[in-house]
Amino acid sequence: MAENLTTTVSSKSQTVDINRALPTVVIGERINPTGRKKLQAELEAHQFNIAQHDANAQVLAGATILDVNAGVPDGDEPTLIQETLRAVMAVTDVPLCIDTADPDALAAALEIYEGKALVNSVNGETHSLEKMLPLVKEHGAAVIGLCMDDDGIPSLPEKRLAVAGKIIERAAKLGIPIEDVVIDPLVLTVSVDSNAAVLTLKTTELIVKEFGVNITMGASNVSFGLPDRSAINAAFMAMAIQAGLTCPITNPLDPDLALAVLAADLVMGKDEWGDRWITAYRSRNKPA
Ligand code: THG
Repeated sequence: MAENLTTTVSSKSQTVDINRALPTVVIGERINPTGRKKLQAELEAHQFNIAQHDANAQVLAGATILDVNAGVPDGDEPTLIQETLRAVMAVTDVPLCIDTADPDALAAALEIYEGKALVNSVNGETHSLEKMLPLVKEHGAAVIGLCMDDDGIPSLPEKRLAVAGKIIERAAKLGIPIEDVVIDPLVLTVSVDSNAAVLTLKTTELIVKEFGVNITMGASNVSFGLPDRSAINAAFMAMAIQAGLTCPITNPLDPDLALAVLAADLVMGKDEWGDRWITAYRSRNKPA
């Protein structure tokens, strides 16, 4: 059993430690134009009111890192990610997760980011590793590694483990320490493959046992195409935290999900005396 590693990310004024013994770190997913027409239109017009509103709302709801994705079709992503990051940094002090697969956008983003960012993401493809990892090293950032490579997403947990190992090894060769690599075992949809979630949970357990690294995932992917998504997401979230998930990319504005994270932390011994559970209860039941 590998030791539990700590990943530290920061903004200009705040530091967040991610570790399996600490409360789960929620990475707010909402600053992402995928599937959000209004946000996409705003970003295309170089306007950032929705992004700034979403930043504040997610932090208020308990996110301690915010994912920022500025990928719009035919957009100038390097410019747009810089503008979006600046707009978000102007309204909140939490560390940010830079969500892009484009090396030019990543370089531009890291150029202006103040602090130690979390880069989302690299994968096991040669192109991704060669283009993105040197930027991560140059800026002293942390990085998410997706368990997929040139052959796609493996359907066996052992094969996803091997991709994680390859990413960790390539990072180490460049001088990026293993604790700065966060692995995403990848979540597919149970409505497409009924074993998809179990596969992710098994992969998570294997990676944690072998490497002790922190684990992220876009946990709401599990329920695409189904009704009552948030109940499914909440159940899966609790199970994934048990398996070793430490920093989900998710929607903290969904009360079912936010409660599932707090409840899982309480049950897993990550909330001494239930302080966080009680505090969240009081703030929900505060007289207006
Ligand atoms: N792993 C990593 N990064 C990721 C993902 C992952 N980044 C992107 C994504 N997956 C996680 N982020 C989102 C953002 C939005 C939604 C889902 C995942 C989403 N949006 C609504 C929709 O498409 O129906 C629309 C938003 C709304 O208006 O409510 O679901 O897996 N490393």
